[in-house]
Amino acid sequence: MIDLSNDTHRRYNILTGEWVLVSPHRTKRPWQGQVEKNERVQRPTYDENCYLCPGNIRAGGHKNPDYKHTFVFKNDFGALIEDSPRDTYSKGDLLLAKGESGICKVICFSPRHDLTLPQMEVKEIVRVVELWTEEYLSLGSNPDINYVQIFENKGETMGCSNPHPHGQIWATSTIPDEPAKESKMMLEHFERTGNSLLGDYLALELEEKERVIFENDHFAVLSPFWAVWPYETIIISKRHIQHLGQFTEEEKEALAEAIKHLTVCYDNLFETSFPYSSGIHQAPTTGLDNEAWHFHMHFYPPLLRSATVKKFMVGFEMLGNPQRDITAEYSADKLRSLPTEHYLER
Ligand code: H2U
Ligand code: ZN
Repeated sequence: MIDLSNDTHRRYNILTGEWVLVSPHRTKRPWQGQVEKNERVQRPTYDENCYLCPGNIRAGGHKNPDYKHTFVFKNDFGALIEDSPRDTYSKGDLLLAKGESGICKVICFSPRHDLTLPQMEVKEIVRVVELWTEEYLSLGSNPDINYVQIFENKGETMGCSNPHPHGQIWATSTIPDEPAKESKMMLEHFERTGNSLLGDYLALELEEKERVIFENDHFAVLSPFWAVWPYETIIISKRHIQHLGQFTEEEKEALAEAIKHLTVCYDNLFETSFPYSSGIHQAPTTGLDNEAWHFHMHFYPPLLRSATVKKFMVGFEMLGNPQRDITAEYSADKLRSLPTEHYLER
């Protein structure tokens, strides 16, 4: 057997069928880059120039209400447009394009300009989960919408345009590639074994414990075995449920608690507002039976060694496949050992 903590190896991603190259011995090479001091900039609770703060005017002249908890609106610059023509353009088999329609929305997590998810209370995050649920169900009930992607881009490095706590929803007529790959893998496992792919995987992880960072009665947070990003994690529901619409009140609260716990660990890791792209993968809204689907949430953070040293997907990774130096086991251990109180509140 290979030694996962020492020998160079490839790990298989059971959700996508793709591989990642892991080179643990490379963590032993010396690091001579800078180690910088993190700035603790305090943002104001309200910013008159922020287009997401309550009462302010957005592009196109829309005025935000004086919202008290969460607020959702249709993206004024949506990448997808409703009722866009779905025709096909083709030149033989060589040039192919298909019209795509959809709906883009923006969700403010809080009226407070200065907060982020890890600084919010669990009961406030529960309201975000409730809004995600309403949006998933209402957008999904539109016969033109077959997939609802809920996500958050956090931090300037991730291309986020505004520090006000917010996320986005892109609902599309087509199932995008990432969930489509997962759909295929989950279905294949379900048909072969009668079990949920992520259910079986989670049972194994909870037994091995090595990659588990946090668990409560309904969710587990772990560094997936096949992680690509240095501190990549996945939140998996313990119950084999397909989507947010099936959550009990207790499960909503447990998910909020898991998100809070994880994002506090993230911020504490380098004592910075930790950037990431996170998103929920759940059943497509095709109206078909999606029994094989298993609810989960991915977190893809780019930071590697400090608040500024990022991982880049370059060279072999662009041309071959992704590679990482620190193992998923190392990342889990690191995240698990951090204080559970946010560094700004200590
Ligand atoms: P990001 O910072 O993650 O890009 O999200 C902000 C979104 O808010 C972005 O998609 C939208 C942008 O199109 N937006 C509005 O809908 N109205 C505005 O007045 C400014 C920005
Ligand atoms: Zn704001």
